[in-house]
Amino acid sequence: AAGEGFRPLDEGILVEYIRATPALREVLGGRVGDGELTIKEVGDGNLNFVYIVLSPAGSVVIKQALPYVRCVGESWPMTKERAYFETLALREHGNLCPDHVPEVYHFDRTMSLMGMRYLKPPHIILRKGLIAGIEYPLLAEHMSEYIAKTLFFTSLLYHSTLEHRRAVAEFCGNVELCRLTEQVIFSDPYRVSQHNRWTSPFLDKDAEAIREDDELKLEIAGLKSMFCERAQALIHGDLHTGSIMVTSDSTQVIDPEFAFYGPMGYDIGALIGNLILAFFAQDGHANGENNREGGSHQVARGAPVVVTTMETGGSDRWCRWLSTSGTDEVHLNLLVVQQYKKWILKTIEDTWNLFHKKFLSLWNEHKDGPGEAYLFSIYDKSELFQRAQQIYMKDLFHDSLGFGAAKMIRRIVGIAHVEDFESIQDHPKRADCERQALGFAKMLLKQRRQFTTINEITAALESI
Ligand code: ADP
Ligand code: SR1
Ligand code: MG
Ligand code: MG
Ligand code: MG
Repeated sequence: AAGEGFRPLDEGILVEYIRATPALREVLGGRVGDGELTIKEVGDGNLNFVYIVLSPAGSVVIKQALPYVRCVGESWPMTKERAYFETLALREHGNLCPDHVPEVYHFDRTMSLMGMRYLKPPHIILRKGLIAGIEYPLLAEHMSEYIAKTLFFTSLLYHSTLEHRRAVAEFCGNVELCRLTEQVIFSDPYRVSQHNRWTSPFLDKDAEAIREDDELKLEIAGLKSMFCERAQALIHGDLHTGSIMVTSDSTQVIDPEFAFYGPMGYDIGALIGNLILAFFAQDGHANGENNREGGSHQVARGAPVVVTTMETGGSDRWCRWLSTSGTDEVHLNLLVVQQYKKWILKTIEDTWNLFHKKFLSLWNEHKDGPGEAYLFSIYDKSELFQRAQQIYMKDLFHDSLGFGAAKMIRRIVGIAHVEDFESIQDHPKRADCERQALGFAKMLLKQRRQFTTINEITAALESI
């Protein structure tokens, strides 16, 4: 029970633990007797174990960190203190943005165990929704709100330096998780590593080219320094599309175990970079053979598509499929995929543009508040204040593009891949999608400072 030594959970231990823990008994409505609890381990992430617990009167999710990396095994030890930092971040970000962060009901540091709100069906992981071709009309609105609030209120634009340094010091304790990121995102993809993998043999040359690209290595060094040195705000630290659960009207951010005071662009880039990966994976889902049936996608979008003419798409592959495939369903699916790619691009644009607007409006609202980065007594002239804001947002845009590109590259040639591509069974086709994504990410990492608006990025994606 709570307070005793660390024990890895199994179903029996978890039942016993819940019965001995008042906060958990309470969320389960006290109905924790024999036969009243249903427990299912559902962890599909790389690191931890996650249990859904249902009683006749309530529900809870229990997440436990074991002292190693789950997807590798005990050969890669990893502090279970990550559960403590995840809880701290969930609570801090939850206070700042309660609409988009699940409540924490209970935390036990000895057991590295957290109890949090169960995000019930129809909530699903956003990445899975993107693979299924489902549009989320409120996603950009909600995620821009989450990143604007969590980043602004934990930065020196709002904090005093006293408060900031205290918080930075606390999160410096999450050093092992930061070091994992340093290795698997900023180092391993650029060198030979036992952990790296890619869709071989198709991408062998592409992976090698990354290891031999000096310009890329200089750029990634700059980003690695920024990641290690810039305590700009309390970032989530792993804000990919597998850390967001969604329905058509709810967006909830989970899994901030990598949280620390780092560069804001790392979170924004994670989100945008993973949306771009979803964009490049779409062509791999565009056939009549996998589980992406035309019918379900019409339902998902809420509007039936009527194919009246044979159109040709932007890519050779699409043209070829249209002319050789035999059924209307395949044609329909291809058109739907093109339409879905446009929605992803629109979501990328809206996410950045809404974030920009919300972040600046928070800054304007609090310009004479406690934040010590731009003291009102110095930046009181409105022209100067606006210039300061422009410079800040331009730098943040370029940081976000750089980190986004780095996050894309690691998902293609590093240790941890994404279901967007992994679910494409046809390996040559998967490799084609990955190669396009890799090419775009390399360009972005090297040329990001030439872009001034997010619409230039989406225009570049659309022209591929
Ligand atoms: P990891 O740190 O191992 O990546 P996650 O926190 O991402 O673990 O959780 C793994 C999976 O468990 C998620 O992909 C999701 O399916 C499920 N999950 C996690 N938290 C919740 C929650 N609060 N409600 C419902 N499902 C959840
Ligand atoms: C061993 S790398 C595992 C990855 O999964 C986590 O969610 C992070 O993204 C980490 O880089
Ligand atoms: Mg996760
Ligand atoms: Mg909430
Ligand atoms: Mg995690």
